[in-house]
Amino acid sequence: MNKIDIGTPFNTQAIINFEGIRNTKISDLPQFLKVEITQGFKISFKMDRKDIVYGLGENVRGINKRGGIYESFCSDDFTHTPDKKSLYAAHNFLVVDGDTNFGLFIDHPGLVTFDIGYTHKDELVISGDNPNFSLYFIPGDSSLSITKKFRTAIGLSFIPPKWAFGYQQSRWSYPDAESIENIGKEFRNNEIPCDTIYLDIDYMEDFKNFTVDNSKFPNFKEFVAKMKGMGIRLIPIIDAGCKIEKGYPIYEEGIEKGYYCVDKEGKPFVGAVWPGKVHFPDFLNENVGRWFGQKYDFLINQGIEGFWNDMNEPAIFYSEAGLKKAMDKVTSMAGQNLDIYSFFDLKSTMESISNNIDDYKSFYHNVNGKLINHYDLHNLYGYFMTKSAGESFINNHPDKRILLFSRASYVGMHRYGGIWTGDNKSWWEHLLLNIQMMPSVNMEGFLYSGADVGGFGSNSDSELVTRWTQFGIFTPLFRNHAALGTRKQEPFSFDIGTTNIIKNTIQLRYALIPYIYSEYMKAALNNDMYFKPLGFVYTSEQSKRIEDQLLVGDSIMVAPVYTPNSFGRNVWVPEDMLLWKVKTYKNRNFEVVKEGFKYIDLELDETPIFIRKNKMLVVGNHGNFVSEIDNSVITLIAYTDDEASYELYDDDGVTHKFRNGEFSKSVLKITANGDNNYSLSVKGEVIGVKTINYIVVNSLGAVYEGNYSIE
Ligand code: MIG
Repeated sequence: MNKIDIGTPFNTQAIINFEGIRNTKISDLPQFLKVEITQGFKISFKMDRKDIVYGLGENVRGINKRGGIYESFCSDDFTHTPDKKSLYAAHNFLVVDGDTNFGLFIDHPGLVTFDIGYTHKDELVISGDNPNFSLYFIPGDSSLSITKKFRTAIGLSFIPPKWAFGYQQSRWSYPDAESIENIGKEFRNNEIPCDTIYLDIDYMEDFKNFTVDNSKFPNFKEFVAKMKGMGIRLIPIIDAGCKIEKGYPIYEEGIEKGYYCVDKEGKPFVGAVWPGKVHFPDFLNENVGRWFGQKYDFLINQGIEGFWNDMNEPAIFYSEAGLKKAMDKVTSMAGQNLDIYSFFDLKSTMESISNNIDDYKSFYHNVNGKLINHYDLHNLYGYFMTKSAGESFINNHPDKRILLFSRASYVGMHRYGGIWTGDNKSWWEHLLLNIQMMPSVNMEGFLYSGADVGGFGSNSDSELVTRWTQFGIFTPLFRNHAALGTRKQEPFSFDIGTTNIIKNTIQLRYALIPYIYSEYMKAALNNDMYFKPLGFVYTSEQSKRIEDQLLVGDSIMVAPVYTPNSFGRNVWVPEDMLLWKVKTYKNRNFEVVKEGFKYIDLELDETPIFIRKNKMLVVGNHGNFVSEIDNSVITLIAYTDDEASYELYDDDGVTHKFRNGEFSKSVLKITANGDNNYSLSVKGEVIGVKTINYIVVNSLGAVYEGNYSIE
């Protein structure tokens, strides 16, 4: 890997492992890359007709980013239509896959534009207006090997506690203790597993960070314990902006110590978000980071074990200056006869007061003594907020994994937390977008990720929530969340038939946790991806063009239904596979599907899982919540004629001891001994397991069942 420093780059701390990285010059780059440095920068590459461009993490459009234009500039935009250039993240790593294979990472915290065959269909042009950044050029012979090199350089992805692989329920908002408890009870009464319920902004007192509204939660600590007694953890939201209010300790302390971002006069910058006027903590300053990170302890000390950081692009509804300018203009238009242009000008004047570039250019960070304009560092804000929390957790609670994920992100943040993909909508198109985004965010290091299952904005319906849940069970962060004012979309909000299907689907998720957790941890520890596009593993032309199927871990492929009124879908089967259509995880109906395109019938209650050749799936059991699951008996489902093997990872799921090698990795191997007769060998310890049942299906569809006891 080559690193080229251009101008004076800001140290984003995205790359932390410099082994194997050579410092070079632009002139050392291969001829096919053209780099021009002027007032800004421009990097260009002429693409071949069939080149695929993978990467850019959280973005709209497909897995292959070709044909679009994207801007890395973390944005709070709640309408993720295909023409949007920026969502909440800035993920500047991409891979070109074709006759020439290489990866690029533009380590620059300001605006970067990726024009991928949009302006000129064969030209990839990456540009920015600030010529101070580091460029990483990553050669390699495949997209996967290039991605692994990049991932090695950016360091280990965030590892959540194991319970965070359970189902999570959210809504903006469950307003008080009683409503939360009722939701919890509905899960238990319906036997739908659930590990967490979210606290959205209304749990706070007037939207003030690190406060709890006593009128809604008369005894918060006791309530947290009570819910935990039911196996449900509460996950509060933390917003970036802090309310301006005399007497509010966060406000007073921050002012006294000079911990907030400042305007050009040096006064704390004022923006408006939920609570009205706020200041923004200057997370780029180490002292501020430490200070803010400590504050999470207010909630941790009351039993809280996980958080989600929101509005940290940062979202700004308006600034005082922006609002005044807009109001003046609007006032000047009053009483006029507005024609089409002036009318639209009037409308856009008010709309443009939110998340306005002029506002981002009007405040400053004190980066340990040096004043830097926010605009130039914009994409680091959510990252450093999350870093401040993550570092505090490690310092103050070294023995415990705490769940953390964020809305805004930049590469590097993946070490401290996961991401959710923000305010999607209850649209079928956004189920497909969820599928397509997952491998892309994995490339950037974000393994613990997921979308709002069922969709956040707009009203969902039972079929959409059902199909979305059938995909959501494979995402590490598996959370159903919906916006204020939208239709209810908890699993039991529709008819009883739907409740049952979703129950069985969520139970399947819990039964798959031995596999999902093992694959997640191996992906993290090996700098690998948990979700892969088919083209990362199968090299056929068809495989490379598939945009709606994914490999999940090493053993399976998924092909979710993402269109309404469907009773099946077309699937590209890249090699012979074993199809398991799951109604409940206890059913055992398997079908061998041959390589090629195939229409697969799928009833509303069926989740298809394709097991790869000579690989196996590990299936355990469900419980009401993760730590309640009894996996003393597990089942392996293998597809092979001769030998299938699997490396099963497990650890305590709660501490960081795995970092010191305290985990188990066992090798499970199924071998054919003559005619449809198979044996299992187990090397290494399998934590907590006493009996392993195994089911082997061969290419003729013959089924063999065996079992293995561990003394
Ligand atoms: O502008 O806290 O993306 O998940 O429910 C909305 C309220 C602010 C945006 C988050 C969403 C959350 C909502 N927040």
